[in-house]
Amino acid sequence: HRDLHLSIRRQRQMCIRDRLNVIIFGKPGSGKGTQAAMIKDKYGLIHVSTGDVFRKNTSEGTELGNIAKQYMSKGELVPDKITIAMLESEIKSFMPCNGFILDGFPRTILQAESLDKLLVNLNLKIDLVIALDVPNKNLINRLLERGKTSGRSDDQSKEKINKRLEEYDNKTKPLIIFYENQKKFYSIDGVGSLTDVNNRLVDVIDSKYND
Ligand code: B4P
Repeated sequence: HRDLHLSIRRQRQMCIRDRLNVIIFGKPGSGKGTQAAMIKDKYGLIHVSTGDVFRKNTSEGTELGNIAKQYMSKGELVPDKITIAMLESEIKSFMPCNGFILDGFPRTILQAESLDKLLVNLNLKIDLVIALDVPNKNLINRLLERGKTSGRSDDQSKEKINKRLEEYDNKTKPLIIFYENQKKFYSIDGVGSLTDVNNRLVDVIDSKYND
C-alpha cells in the first residue's frame, strides 16, 4: 500500500514537472534567489537567475559583464535590450526541460512581453507568478546585512538600495497588474524563516498543481 502511494505521488510530481514554469517575483532582497534555489530541487526545475548570470559575466570580465556592471553597481536595471537577449539565449540553451523557475526576470513590461512571445514560439507558457511580499524596512536590513559579506557593490549603501527600490516601483511593480490580468499572479508573505516562506510557496504551487 505504501509503495502504491509513493508511486502515485511520484507520478503526480512528474505531472507537475511536465508543466511547471514559474516566476518568482518580488522587490530586491525579498528572497527570490534564496527560495528559487530551494524549490528547484523539490520539483526538478531549471533555475535561471538573471542577476546570477550578470554577476558571473562580471566576474569573468566578459563584454556583457562589463556593460551590466555599470548599471548594477548604481542599483539601476540593466537595459532591456541586453537583458532580453541574454535571457532568450539562456532559455534556449536548456530546452527541452521539465520546467523552469525565473528569478529576477521579467523586471519590466517590455521584458514580460518579450518573454511571452519567446515562449509562444517554443510552445510553452508561464503557469504561475508568485510574489514574495516583504516590507521595505526588512529589505533594507537584509541587503545591508548581506553587503557586509557579499562584496556586492549594489548592497553597500542605503542610497544604492533605495535606488533599487525606486527602480522596482517605477519599472517592475506594473507587472503585478500585467500578470493579474493573465490570472497567474499570487502573493505570499515573505517575512519569516526560510522554511516558513518555503512552505507558503510550496502550498501555492501544490494547491494549483497537486490536488
Ligand atoms: P538580483 O540578483 O535579482 O537580486 P536581488 O533582487 O537583490 O535579490 P533576491 O530577491 O534574489 O534576494 P535574495 O534571495 O538574494 O538583482 C541584482 C541586480 O541585477 C538588479 O538590481 C539589476 O541591476 C540586475 N538585474 C537582474 N535581473 C535583471 C533584469 N531582469 N532586468 C534588468 N536588470 C536586472 O535575498 C536577499 C538577502 O536576504 C540574502 O542575504 C538572504 O540570505 C536574505 N534572506 C532571504 N530570505 C530571507 C528571510 N526569509 N528572512 C531573512 N533574510 C532572508
